Amino acid sequence: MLTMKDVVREGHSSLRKIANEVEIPPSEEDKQLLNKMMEFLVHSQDPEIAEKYDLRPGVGLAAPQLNVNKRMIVVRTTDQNEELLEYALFNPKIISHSIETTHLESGEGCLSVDREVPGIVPRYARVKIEGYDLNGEKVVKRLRGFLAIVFQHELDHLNGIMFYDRIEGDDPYKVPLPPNEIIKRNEQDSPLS
Ligand code: K1U
Ligand code: NI
Repeated sequence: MLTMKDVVREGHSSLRKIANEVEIPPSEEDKQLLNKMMEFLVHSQDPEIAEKYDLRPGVGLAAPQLNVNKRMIVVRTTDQNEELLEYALFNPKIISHSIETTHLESGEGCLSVDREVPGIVPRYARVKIEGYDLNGEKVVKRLRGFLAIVFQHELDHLNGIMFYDRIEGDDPYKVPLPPNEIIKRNEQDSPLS
């Protein structure tokens, strides 16, 4: 099983590289890794397992965070109705997005960053994404809210971008120009609450 020892931290070169596309249909090795990445999220969100193995709870993970230079991500959270949403994708990309932006009121966190970085991280409010699932089938989804934010954070990892790169250096709480909506994580989408 993957643990926090497998997660590289800021300063590691893997987090600043553009990751390579995965061959579709995916190899057994790539499928196994994507499954293990999802298993990590499941474990990290289970309070007993997380404590036992000293895992930080996570809602997303990208292969470069494991020092694997491939375009692979997993996301696991819940929607407004507490319904579980799980995505494990190869070669994910945004095919269209809203003009409206959004951000989490509480800012973003990252399993590769062992400190709090306060500030507004502007994201598209709605995105249409495309990728390939574990069976190599094409997946197209429209996402909004917290889920859309987590996806954009994970996609950034595939392009060597850290969430704090998007925070205005001179004024971390500078509110982006309208149209912009603010998401209070605990009120609107409340993942795992
Ligand atoms: O990519 C990562 O490092 C994972 C990161 C994803 C993320 C968090 C917040 C905004 C955008 C993207 C995390 O999962 S940090 C942990 C976290 O935010 C969280 C964990 C459990 C429940 C709720 C939030
Ligand atoms: Ni991250």
